[in-house]
Amino acid sequence: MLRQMPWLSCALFACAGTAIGADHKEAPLIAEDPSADIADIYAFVPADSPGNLVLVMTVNPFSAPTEGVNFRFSDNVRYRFEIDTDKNGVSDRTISATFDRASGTFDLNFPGSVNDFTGTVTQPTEEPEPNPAVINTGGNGITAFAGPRDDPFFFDFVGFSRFLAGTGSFSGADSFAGFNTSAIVIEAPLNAVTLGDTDFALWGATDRRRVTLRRGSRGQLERELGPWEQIERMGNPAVATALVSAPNKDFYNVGQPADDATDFAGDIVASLQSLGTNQENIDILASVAVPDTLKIDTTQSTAYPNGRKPADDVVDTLLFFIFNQTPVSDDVQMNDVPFSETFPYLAPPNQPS
Ligand SMILES: [Ca+2]
Ligand SMILES: [Ca+2]
Ligand SMILES: [Ca+2]
Ligand SMILES: [Ca+2]
Repeated sequence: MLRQMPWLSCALFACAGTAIGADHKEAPLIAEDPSADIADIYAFVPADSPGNLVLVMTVNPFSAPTEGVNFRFSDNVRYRFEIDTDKNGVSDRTISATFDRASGTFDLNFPGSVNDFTGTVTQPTEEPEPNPAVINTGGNGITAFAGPRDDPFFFDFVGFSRFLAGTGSFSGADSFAGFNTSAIVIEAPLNAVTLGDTDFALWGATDRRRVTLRRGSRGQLERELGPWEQIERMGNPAVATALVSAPNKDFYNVGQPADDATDFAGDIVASLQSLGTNQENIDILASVAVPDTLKIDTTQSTAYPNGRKPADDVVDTLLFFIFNQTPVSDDVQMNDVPFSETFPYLAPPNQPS
C-alpha cells in the first residue's frame, strides 16, 4: 500500500535521528536517559471490572533480555500520571510513583494522599524464567505492579524505514518483538482517579531531581537534592516521535499540554501536510493530539483513540487518518506474545534462554 504513496516523506518517523516507536527514544535528551524515557502510556477500562480504570506507563524502551538486570526504575525519577478532568490541558489530579532500589519498593501517591501506599517491585532476573509478578494491594481496591514486562508496543518500523529509504517495504515483522520495558500498572476504582468524572484526559510525565554534589566547608562531601524538573511527557503514540519537528522535540518534552496549541500545533499540521493529509483528517488528528493528551470516555468501550488498550493497533489507526482514511497497515496486527486477561495485563518479560 505504501509503495503507492509517493508523497510520503521523511517527515514521518524517519528524520529525527532517533529510534522510531510510540514514544521510544523520541528526542535527543531523553534518549540518553532510558529509565525516565516513557515508551508508552495506556488507559483502559478492564473488561471484568467496568468501574475500574487501568493506567500503564512503560519506560526503559528496548530493554534487552540478556541485560535485563540493568534495566530498572530510577531512584531519582518521579513517574507521573496527570489526570485532566475538564480536558483543558491543565492537570487536575496527579498519581505518581517513586522508587527506592535499596529496599526494592515503590511509593504510590494518589490525589489527597488518602490512597497512598508502598509496594514491592518485581525484580528483573536473567534466569530462564522471570520472577513472578508481585501484585500489590492498597486500600480502596487499588492494585499496583512495577517491574519488567514484554514491551506491549508493536510496529514494523524497520520496514517503514526501508520504505522511506527506497530499499524495501513493510515485512510484517514487529521491530519491538523480544524486547522488554519496565512497566508501572495501576488499577483503581474510577473515583480514586477522577472523583467520578467519566469523560476526561490524561498524560504521563517523568521528572528528575536537580542534584548538587559539592565539598562542604569542613572538607566533607555533600549531596543536596533540589526540586523535581520535568524531562519527559507523553499523551498519544507517535506525536512526539513523528509529528513534532526534530528541533522542537526536547522542548515538547518539558512542555505542558495546555501550551501545545500555541507551541506545537504548527509543527504537527506541517508534518501532516507534508504527508498529504487533507484538512478533514488534519482536523481529526488535531482533535486527538492537540493538546497531546489521551482522551477517554469510560462510559464507552475502550479502543484508541478513546483511551488505549495494549492490544489496540494504534499505528494502523494513525496511518488510516494520516492517509485520508485509506486503510494502511504495517502488517503487524498484534503483540508478539499474548497479553494477560488479568492484572497486570502486560505479558511477562522475555528472558534469555
Ligand atoms: Ca519517550
Ligand atoms: Ca484540567
Ligand atoms: Ca512485545
Ligand atoms: Ca499495525
